[in-house]
Amino acid sequence: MNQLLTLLAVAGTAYATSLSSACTTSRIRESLPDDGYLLGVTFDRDSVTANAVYNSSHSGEVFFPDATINFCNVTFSYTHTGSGQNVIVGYYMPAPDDFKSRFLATGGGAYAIQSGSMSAPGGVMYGAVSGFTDGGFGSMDNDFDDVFLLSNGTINWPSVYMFGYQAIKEMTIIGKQFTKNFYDVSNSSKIYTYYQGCSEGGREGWSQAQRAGTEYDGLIIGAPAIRYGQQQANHLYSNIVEQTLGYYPPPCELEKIVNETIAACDPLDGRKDGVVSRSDLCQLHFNMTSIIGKHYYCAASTSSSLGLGFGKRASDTEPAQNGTVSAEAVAVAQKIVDGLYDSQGRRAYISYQMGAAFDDAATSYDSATGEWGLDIAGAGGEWVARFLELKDEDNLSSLEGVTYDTLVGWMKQGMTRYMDSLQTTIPDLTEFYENGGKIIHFHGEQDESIPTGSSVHYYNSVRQTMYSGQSYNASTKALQDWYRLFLVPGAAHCALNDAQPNGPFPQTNFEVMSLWVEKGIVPETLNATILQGEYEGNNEQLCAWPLRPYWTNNGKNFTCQYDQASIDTFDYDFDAYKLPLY
Ligand SMILES: *[C@@H]1O[C@H](CO)[C@@H](O)[C@H](O)[C@H]1NC(C)=O
Ligand SMILES: *[C@@H]1O[C@H](CO)[C@@H](O)[C@H](O)[C@H]1NC(C)=O
Ligand SMILES: *[C@@H]1O[C@H](CO)[C@@H](O)[C@H](O)[C@H]1NC(C)=O
Ligand SMILES: *[C@@H]1O[C@H](CO)[C@@H](O)[C@H](O)[C@H]1NC(C)=O
Ligand SMILES: *[C@@H]1O[C@H](CO)[C@@H](O)[C@H](O)[C@H]1NC(C)=O
Ligand SMILES: *[C@@H]1O[C@H](CO)[C@@H](O)[C@H](O)[C@H]1NC(C)=O
Ligand SMILES: *[C@@H]1O[C@H](CO)[C@@H](O)[C@H](O)[C@H]1NC(C)=O
Ligand SMILES: *[C@@H]1O[C@H](CO)[C@@H](O)[C@H](O)[C@H]1NC(C)=O
Ligand SMILES: *[C@@H]1O[C@H](CO)[C@@H](O)[C@H](O)[C@H]1NC(C)=O
Ligand SMILES: *[C@@H]1O[C@H](CO)[C@@H](O)[C@H](O)[C@H]1NC(C)=O
Ligand SMILES: *[C@@H]1O[C@H](CO)[C@@H](O)[C@H](O)[C@H]1NC(C)=O
Ligand SMILES: [Ca+2]
Repeated sequence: MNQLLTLLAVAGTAYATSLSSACTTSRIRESLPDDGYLLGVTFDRDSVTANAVYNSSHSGEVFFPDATINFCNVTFSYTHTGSGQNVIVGYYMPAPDDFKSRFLATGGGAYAIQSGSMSAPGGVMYGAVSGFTDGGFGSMDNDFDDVFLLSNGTINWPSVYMFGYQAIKEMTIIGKQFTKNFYDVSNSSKIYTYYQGCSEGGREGWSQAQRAGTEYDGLIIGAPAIRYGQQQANHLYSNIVEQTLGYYPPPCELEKIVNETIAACDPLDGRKDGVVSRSDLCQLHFNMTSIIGKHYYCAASTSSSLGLGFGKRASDTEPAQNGTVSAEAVAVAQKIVDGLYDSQGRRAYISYQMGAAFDDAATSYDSATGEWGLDIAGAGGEWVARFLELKDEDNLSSLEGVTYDTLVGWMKQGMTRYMDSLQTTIPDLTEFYENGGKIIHFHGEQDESIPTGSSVHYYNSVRQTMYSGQSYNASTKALQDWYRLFLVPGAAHCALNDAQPNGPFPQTNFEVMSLWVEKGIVPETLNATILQGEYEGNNEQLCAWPLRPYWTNNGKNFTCQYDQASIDTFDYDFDAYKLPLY
């Protein structure tokens, strides 16, 4: 900032530092990089929009603390030479006096590549320019799945690569130079560059680590939708279990199984707080067959499933459900938790941790027959119909004839077709590491949409690839210098978990990351806060994987312990594939 003031004084330029005088279309236009700054990119200088936004208040968010911010809201577009693709980018620019030489790239969720107004404030409040992109999908209101097919059977490949990794990378490269120009800082001065996103936004974060390693100093990656070919099809696994076992549990019965699992496994972590902080101990020590025969009751309701993004269903009316938990329901629950194996008993994928909600297994009620039946999970249905079968449809109409082997086939097909675009599991992060980059990767331990173990498995893939030949402890220690994974006790998919309200959430990740990158303060544990319930506001620390949280002294003393048996429950041999599954 001093540099800027000096420059202003010396040059006597007309650039005042107040937000209102800086936030003009003419200054934005002058601040755009030159055409060709990024090879093949031409800016549409007439497309620039800019408006100053004051006293924009944000509260109740899980990815950043409450704040009231001012910023210049900028959008402009550019084209890729030789293609008709028009890409719109958006940047929230802090007032010049508030700018702290930081840039934050943000991403989206489900098939959205951006969640601009929801994510961007999380950078502005820390003096960062926050950027987002429409991916070239036509407008900020369009998602990837809206443009993925040019027609039935024909893939719009440029949109796949834009969604896969290219659009965010371009938005960051353009945004950094634009930021320097806008604040009039020299080309040689450092702009600390970050990325933050969860779910699809988490996948986008990994896409940058894997393919834009020199652009970023710090990546904050939540519950990433990586291993895309497996992850998307996996949303159908619960339905296929129900169909194969011939039992469609009423939602209340599954909810009872979840509640009983939480009640039984809560104390295994040494602290009775309604939070299953050790789903691994739950898996090792709790047998769901003990729930058989327990009574459940749910009043008639109009329900809509919780959670962000994938798997969301339209609201439904449900009749009152009154019964006892059946052996069939527990068998369905256990098979879901076990994860997908092919008919030869080889593991093809993994599932949610015990205690997580069974969203993908939701059934629907047929009031004519009075029976519960198949309700195809939308995220999986759309994936197969649109992205594998290439039909302009939002869902599959049936699962007739679909077996575990069919699902494995879909996983292989998706992985192969999108290996170099959406799969996002390249485990060699050398470029990022050598550039000095840092990664905070977190995942709700009770995620009901993207298996927690998916993150653990990728962490291990990176560890083994980057430090091959080193022992488990040596490679873990080396990796933790720059890449740390934290499982969030009780947390759902990129969200709080109403069934475990006393669980913490790492809300201050940007602060923690900027301290790591800019001041070298290593997050030995990850700062988190209980954001609802009776302990709201309490601070908690999260253990860095592979250490696991454990409380002694009647729940009073917190430790991060090394527990081999627990670590082993997160170790998977995906022997249904001949290639390694990273
Ligand atoms: C923003 O809020 C501050 C403090 O409440 C107030 O003084 C100021 O006038 C507000 N600015 C605008 C543009 O509303
Ligand atoms: C930012 O600008 C865009 C484009 O003009 C507009 O659609 C959006 O509503 C603006 N956002 C805010 C917060 O002013
Ligand atoms: C694409 O296929 C769907 C059925 O899968 C059909 O409803 C739709 O009309 C087709 N669209 C075109 C443009 O042919
Ligand atoms: C800064 O870098 C950009 C892009 O390389 C270049 O166009 C511009 O002239 C440079 N500015 C200065 C002051 O050197
Ligand atoms: C499960 O527990 C929640 C409280 O977390 C409660 O509201 C709900 O009624 C319980 N469901 C069943 C089926 O017992
Ligand atoms: C749970 O107990 C049942 C009945 O004793 C047994 O058949 C089953 O294998 C056990 N399941 C697990 C996961 O240990
Ligand atoms: C649930 O069913 C049991 C046994 O049929 C019955 O005793 C009880 O009254 C029912 N509860 C409600 C709330 O309908
Ligand atoms: C997808 O279609 C199936 C079969 O018609 C239906 O059961 C399911 O509710 C649909 N899912 C969504 C999200 O529309
Ligand atoms: C690895 O480190 C943990 C925690 O420090 C320790 O308990 C364990 O014995 C070590 N394992 C080996 C093989 O050295
Ligand atoms: C840690 O979280 C607490 C709230 O739980 C917050 O007050 C504090 O500023 C955070 N520390 C850092 C370094 O982000
Ligand atoms: C618990 O922590 C307190 C404070 O650090 C310490 O004095 C006490 O010895 C610990 N108790 C146990 C049982 O570890
Ligand atoms: Ca607990």
